[in-house]
Amino acid sequence: MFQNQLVSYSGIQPSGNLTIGNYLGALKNFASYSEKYKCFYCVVDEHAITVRQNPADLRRRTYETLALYMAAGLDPEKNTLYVQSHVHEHAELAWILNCFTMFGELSRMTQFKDKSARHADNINAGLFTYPALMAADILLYQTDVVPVGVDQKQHVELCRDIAMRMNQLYPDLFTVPEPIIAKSGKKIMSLADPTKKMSKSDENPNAIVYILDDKDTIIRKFKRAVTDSDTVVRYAEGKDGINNLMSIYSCFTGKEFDEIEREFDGKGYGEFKLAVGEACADALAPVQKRYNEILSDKAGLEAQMKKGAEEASYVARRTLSKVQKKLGFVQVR
Ligand code: AQP
Repeated sequence: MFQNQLVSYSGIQPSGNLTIGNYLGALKNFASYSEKYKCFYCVVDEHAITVRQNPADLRRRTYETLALYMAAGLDPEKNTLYVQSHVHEHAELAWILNCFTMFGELSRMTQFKDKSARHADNINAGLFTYPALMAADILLYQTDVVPVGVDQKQHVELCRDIAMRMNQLYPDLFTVPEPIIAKSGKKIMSLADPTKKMSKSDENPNAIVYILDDKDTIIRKFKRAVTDSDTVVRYAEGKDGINNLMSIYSCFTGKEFDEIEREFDGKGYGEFKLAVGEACADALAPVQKRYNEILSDKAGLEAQMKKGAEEASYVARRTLSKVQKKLGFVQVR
């Protein structure tokens, strides 16, 4: 579709303040695809409402997430940055894909199981069919690669199954996408319970380091991180807390695990935790500075939203119309 250029697509929900999990597993890597791929990065507000959102918070976080995309190095001249609800084709294609997605497939999704356990009073149909909307996001742009954290791999695999199923019925309908999972940072764990993923919607603020936390807060949170009764900084089975801190330190410093083990040989957890906190705060400081500048220009962000939506709609319209035609919908335009 883009003169032999491959397409990369990803999104983040404005469902809370973004965490270092979102940053290391996804956002930090997005900019590196801009040279090789035609990139679409979306603020997926329609996904966010599968869990109840306060409207004012959702609105504010939509601006903030777009500002963070740009602060993390995504140049709007090289990447299409937009908001999902501004491109109505996402919801339209999602309905069609729902009709080609099996109940059994959706029932097996771990995110659905986790979120329905966490929100037992609101197990809505949108939470269940979330992967069909995510497949629509991806397939609308005839995407080749989807950079995501490992928690989203299962959804991308379902998207591939849907695309292949539909291609069998209607040849050449969709490009079948591949997930790209970063080698390091693919699953950052909670600081309060390192057997659980760090999630922006976690109710315990000490479990999460936010991208926008100040240096003192970051250091305090790392100091309180749950570890084990051992004292040796070593990557090993059963040392979930230390393994997680080593992964975070490695992502922010570029150091390998054996190098980190040597660096903290003979030193205690206290010194290590402080170093992790400092490395994290130092790496995030320039992102935070750019973010504050970008966010203060609301008109600029809105202009960016409009431009991004126009670019995305142009591509999305073409794919949706191709799908509708192949399925037998009458075209009168
Ligand atoms: N802890 C994590 N480690 C590595 N990658 C992560 N991602 C999320 N958490 C981690 C990646 O961030 C991208 C955007 O995620 P999302 O906002 O679309 O939804 P999510 O995966 O459900 O993220 P959260 O933070 O857990 O949000 P809530 O709490 O709202 O459900 C994805 O690429 C994801 O893999």
